[in-house]
Amino acid sequence: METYQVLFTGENGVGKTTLLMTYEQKKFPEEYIPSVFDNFLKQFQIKNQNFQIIFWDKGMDEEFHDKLTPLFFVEKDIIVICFAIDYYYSFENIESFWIPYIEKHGPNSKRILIGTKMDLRNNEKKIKKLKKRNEKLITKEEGIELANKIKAIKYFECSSLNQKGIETIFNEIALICFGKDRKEKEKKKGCILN
Ligand SMILES: Nc1nc2c(ncn2[C@@H]2O[C@H](COP(=O)(O)OP(=O)(O)O)[C@@H](O)[C@H]2O)c(=O)[nH]1
Ligand SMILES: [Mg+2]
Repeated sequence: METYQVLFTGENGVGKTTLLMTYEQKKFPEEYIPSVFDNFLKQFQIKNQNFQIIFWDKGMDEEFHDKLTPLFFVEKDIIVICFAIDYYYSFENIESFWIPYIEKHGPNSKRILIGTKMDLRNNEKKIKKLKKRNEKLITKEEGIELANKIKAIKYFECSSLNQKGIETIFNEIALICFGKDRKEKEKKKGCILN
Protein backbone atom coordinates (compact mmCIF):
# COMPACT_ATOMS: atom_id res chain seq x y z
CA MET A 1 0.00 0.00 0.00
CA GLU A 2 1.22 3.48 -0.85
CA THR A 3 2.41 5.44 2.19
CA TYR A 4 2.73 9.21 2.34
CA GLN A 5 4.46 11.37 4.89
CA VAL A 6 3.10 14.65 6.18
CA LEU A 7 4.88 16.91 8.66
CA PHE A 8 3.27 19.54 10.88
CA THR A 9 5.66 22.26 11.89
CA GLY A 10 5.84 25.85 13.18
CA GLU A 11 6.61 27.69 16.40
CA ASN A 12 5.89 26.31 19.82
CA GLY A 13 2.48 27.03 21.25
CA VAL A 14 0.66 27.43 17.95
CA GLY A 15 -1.37 24.27 18.54
CA LYS A 16 0.21 21.65 16.26
CA THR A 17 0.06 18.82 18.78
CA THR A 18 -3.47 19.79 19.76
CA LEU A 19 -4.53 19.81 16.11
CA LEU A 20 -3.21 16.32 15.49
CA MET A 21 -4.71 15.02 18.73
CA THR A 22 -8.07 16.63 18.00
CA TYR A 23 -8.15 15.00 14.59
CA GLU A 24 -7.09 11.60 15.84
CA GLN A 25 -9.21 11.51 18.97
CA LYS A 26 -12.12 13.57 17.63
CA LYS A 27 -12.03 15.81 20.68
CA PHE A 28 -10.05 18.75 22.04
CA PRO A 29 -7.48 17.54 24.58
CA GLU A 30 -8.50 19.38 27.76
CA GLU A 31 -5.99 18.01 30.20
CA TYR A 32 -2.63 16.78 29.07
CA ILE A 33 -0.99 17.89 25.85
CA PRO A 34 2.42 16.31 25.29
CA SER A 35 4.93 18.58 23.58
CA VAL A 36 4.86 16.34 20.53
CA PHE A 37 2.30 13.83 19.46
CA ASP A 38 3.95 10.60 18.41
CA ASN A 39 3.67 10.18 14.71
CA PHE A 40 0.52 8.34 13.79
CA LEU A 41 -0.64 6.46 10.77
CA LYS A 42 -4.07 6.77 9.24
CA GLN A 43 -5.70 4.78 6.44
CA PHE A 44 -7.61 6.53 3.69
CA GLN A 45 -9.68 5.38 0.78
CA ILE A 46 -10.42 7.48 -2.28
CA LYS A 47 -12.02 6.07 -5.44
CA ASN A 48 -11.54 2.53 -4.16
CA GLN A 49 -7.85 3.03 -3.64
CA ASN A 50 -6.43 2.46 -0.19
CA PHE A 51 -3.42 4.34 1.03
CA GLN A 52 -1.96 5.50 4.30
CA ILE A 53 -0.48 8.71 5.62
CA ILE A 54 1.99 9.06 8.45
CA PHE A 55 1.60 12.36 10.30
CA TRP A 56 4.63 13.87 12.03
CA ASP A 57 4.83 16.66 14.60
CA LYS A 58 7.98 18.75 14.89
CA GLY A 59 8.21 22.22 16.36
CA MET A 60 10.89 24.42 17.86
CA ASP A 61 11.57 22.06 20.75
CA GLU A 62 14.66 21.75 22.91
CA GLU A 63 16.24 19.27 20.52
CA PHE A 64 15.54 21.34 17.43
CA HIS A 65 19.17 22.23 16.89
CA ASP A 66 20.27 18.59 17.01
CA LYS A 67 21.81 17.05 13.96
CA LEU A 68 18.83 14.78 13.43
CA THR A 69 16.18 17.47 13.06
CA PRO A 70 16.60 17.83 9.27
CA LEU A 71 15.43 14.21 8.98
CA PHE A 72 11.96 15.32 10.00
CA PHE A 73 11.89 17.57 6.95
CA VAL A 74 13.42 15.43 4.21
CA GLU A 75 11.22 13.55 1.77
CA LYS A 76 7.90 14.61 3.18
CA ASP A 77 5.08 14.69 0.67
CA ILE A 78 3.56 17.68 2.42
CA ILE A 79 4.91 20.10 5.00
CA VAL A 80 2.15 21.86 6.91
CA ILE A 81 3.36 25.13 8.43
CA CYS A 82 1.26 26.43 11.31
CA PHE A 83 0.94 29.80 13.01
CA ALA A 84 -1.58 30.94 15.61
CA ILE A 85 -3.70 33.94 14.61
CA ASP A 86 -3.08 35.63 17.98
CA TYR A 87 0.68 35.13 17.97
CA TYR A 88 2.35 37.56 15.58
CA TYR A 89 5.82 36.13 16.10
CA SER A 90 4.67 32.69 14.92
CA PHE A 91 3.35 34.32 11.73
CA GLU A 92 6.30 36.55 11.03
CA ASN A 93 8.81 33.82 11.67
CA ILE A 94 7.46 31.66 8.88
CA GLU A 95 9.08 33.82 6.23
CA SER A 96 12.20 34.60 8.19
CA PHE A 97 12.93 31.20 9.71
CA TRP A 98 10.72 28.29 8.65
CA ILE A 99 10.76 28.83 4.90
CA PRO A 100 14.55 29.16 4.65
CA TYR A 101 14.82 26.03 6.81
CA ILE A 102 12.37 24.13 4.61
CA GLU A 103 14.08 25.37 1.43
CA LYS A 104 17.21 23.77 2.76
CA HIS A 105 15.88 20.49 4.11
CA GLY A 106 12.60 19.79 2.33
CA PRO A 107 12.48 21.94 -0.79
CA ASN A 108 10.41 19.50 -2.85
CA SER A 109 7.55 19.02 -0.42
CA LYS A 110 4.23 20.62 -1.15
CA ARG A 111 3.40 23.33 1.39
CA ILE A 112 0.22 24.07 3.24
CA LEU A 113 -0.19 27.07 5.53
CA ILE A 114 -2.53 26.95 8.52
CA GLY A 115 -3.74 29.70 10.83
CA THR A 116 -4.78 28.02 14.09
CA LYS A 117 -7.01 29.11 17.00
CA MET A 118 -9.63 30.66 14.75
CA ASP A 119 -12.05 30.63 17.72
CA LEU A 120 -10.15 33.65 19.09
CA ARG A 121 -11.81 35.80 16.41
CA ASN A 122 -14.84 35.79 18.71
CA ASN A 123 -12.92 36.25 21.93
CA GLU A 124 -13.34 39.89 22.98
CA LYS A 125 -11.10 39.40 25.98
CA LYS A 126 -8.26 38.20 23.82
CA ILE A 127 -8.72 41.00 21.30
CA LYS A 128 -8.70 43.62 24.09
CA LYS A 129 -5.58 42.09 25.57
CA LEU A 130 -3.77 42.26 22.24
CA LYS A 131 -4.94 45.83 21.68
CA LYS A 132 -3.35 46.89 24.94
CA ARG A 133 -0.07 45.61 23.58
CA ASN A 134 -0.70 47.36 20.27
CA GLU A 135 -1.23 44.03 18.56
CA LYS A 136 -4.12 42.43 16.71
CA LEU A 137 -5.18 39.09 15.34
CA ILE A 138 -3.75 38.03 12.00
CA THR A 139 -6.51 38.41 9.40
CA LYS A 140 -7.53 35.81 6.84
CA GLU A 141 -6.28 38.15 4.10
CA GLU A 142 -2.84 38.31 5.70
CA GLY A 143 -2.83 34.52 5.91
CA ILE A 144 -3.69 34.17 2.23
CA GLU A 145 -1.06 36.72 1.30
CA LEU A 146 1.62 34.82 3.20
CA ALA A 147 0.47 31.52 1.67
CA ASN A 148 0.99 32.98 -1.81
CA LYS A 149 4.35 34.41 -0.87
CA ILE A 150 5.70 31.13 0.45
CA LYS A 151 4.20 29.15 -2.46
CA ALA A 152 1.83 27.18 -0.28
CA ILE A 153 -0.75 25.33 -2.35
CA LYS A 154 -3.47 25.88 0.28
CA TYR A 155 -4.33 28.16 3.18
CA PHE A 156 -6.65 26.99 5.94
CA GLU A 157 -7.85 28.40 9.21
CA CYS A 158 -9.08 26.11 11.93
CA SER A 159 -9.93 25.78 15.57
CA SER A 160 -9.18 22.63 17.51
CA LEU A 161 -11.11 24.09 20.44
CA ASN A 162 -14.42 23.98 18.58
CA GLN A 163 -13.26 21.49 15.93
CA LYS A 164 -13.87 23.89 13.06
CA GLY A 165 -12.03 23.20 9.83
CA ILE A 166 -10.13 20.19 11.11
CA GLU A 167 -11.73 17.49 8.96
CA THR A 168 -11.42 19.71 5.88
CA ILE A 169 -7.68 20.03 6.38
CA PHE A 170 -7.09 16.30 6.66
CA ASN A 171 -9.44 15.47 3.79
CA GLU A 172 -7.58 17.94 1.63
CA ILE A 173 -4.23 16.47 2.65
CA ALA A 174 -5.49 13.02 1.66
CA LEU A 175 -6.68 14.34 -1.72
CA ILE A 176 -3.33 15.97 -2.41
CA CYS A 177 -1.47 12.75 -1.59
CA PHE A 178 -3.87 10.74 -3.74
CA GLY A 179 -3.46 13.13 -6.64
CA LYS A 180 0.27 13.01 -6.35
CA ASP A 181 0.25 9.24 -6.50
CA ARG A 182 -1.92 9.17 -9.58
CA LYS A 183 0.18 11.73 -11.41
CA GLU A 184 3.37 9.85 -10.70
CA LYS A 185 1.89 6.51 -11.72
CA GLU A 186 0.55 7.94 -14.94
CA LYS A 187 3.91 9.49 -15.66
CA LYS A 188 5.50 6.06 -15.27
CA LYS A 189 2.97 4.62 -17.70
CA GLY A 190 3.87 7.36 -20.13
CA CYS A 191 0.43 8.96 -20.23
CA ILE A 192 0.04 12.60 -21.04
CA LEU A 193 -1.53 14.50 -18.21
CA ASN A 194 -3.76 17.47 -18.42
N1 LIG B 1 -8.11 28.94 21.90
C1 LIG B 1 -7.47 27.88 21.39
N2 LIG B 1 -6.39 27.37 22.02
C2 LIG B 1 -5.77 26.30 21.46
C3 LIG B 1 -6.21 25.73 20.24
N3 LIG B 1 -5.38 24.71 19.92
C4 LIG B 1 -4.47 24.66 20.91
N4 LIG B 1 -4.68 25.60 21.84
C5 LIG B 1 -3.90 25.81 23.05
O1 LIG B 1 -2.61 26.29 22.68
C6 LIG B 1 -1.61 25.79 23.57
C7 LIG B 1 -0.48 25.15 22.79
O2 LIG B 1 -0.94 24.01 22.11
P1 LIG B 1 0.07 22.85 21.62
O3 LIG B 1 -0.74 21.87 20.85
O4 LIG B 1 0.86 22.32 22.75
O5 LIG B 1 1.03 23.67 20.63
P2 LIG B 1 2.35 23.18 19.87
O6 LIG B 1 3.51 23.64 20.67
O7 LIG B 1 2.30 23.86 18.53
O8 LIG B 1 2.28 21.69 19.75
C8 LIG B 1 -2.34 24.82 24.51
O9 LIG B 1 -2.59 25.48 25.72
C9 LIG B 1 -3.64 24.53 23.81
O10 LIG B 1 -4.68 24.23 24.68
C10 LIG B 1 -7.37 26.29 19.61
O11 LIG B 1 -7.85 25.86 18.55
N5 LIG B 1 -7.94 27.37 20.23
MG1 LIG C 1 3.67 20.34 20.39
